[in-house]
Amino acid sequence: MAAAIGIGACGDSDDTPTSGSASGSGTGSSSGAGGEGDAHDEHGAHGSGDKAAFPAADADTTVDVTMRDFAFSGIPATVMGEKVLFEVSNEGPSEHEFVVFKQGGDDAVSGIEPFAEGKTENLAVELAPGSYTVRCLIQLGDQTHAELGMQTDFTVG
Ligand SMILES: [Cu+2]
Repeated sequence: MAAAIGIGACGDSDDTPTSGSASGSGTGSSSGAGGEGDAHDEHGAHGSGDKAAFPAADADTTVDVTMRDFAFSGIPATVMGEKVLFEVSNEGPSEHEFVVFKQGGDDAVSGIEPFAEGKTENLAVELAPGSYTVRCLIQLGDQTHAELGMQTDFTVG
């Protein structure tokens, strides 16, 4: 559980829009960093909107994903980037999360924290070309849901 909570806070320091620059040095280097991320949150009905990298309408690709015990379905082997909108439905019966990793890495690129059966959450994420893995790392006994099957690789072209 703790690992899942962390993704929102520190997953992608690259494009954190505001928090760092406001209080700091004032050396004038902040111009490039701001702008993009924080202006478009008006659609944030889902609660995941606050980490959207872009408005849903700007997505290059929309991927409909279904999560259930214990598999992801709907993720194609190749996804057109870079702006990818995942629409993730949890068909349960358990809570699941949707966390994107660079393949071979343990640092989350982005993700959706655990949410309940019957809900749909969106994740808007900019993914550079490369290989990625989606995992659900909720713990069940001494295994994660990923180890039980909730782990899927895909490539961004
Ligand atoms: Cu899960």
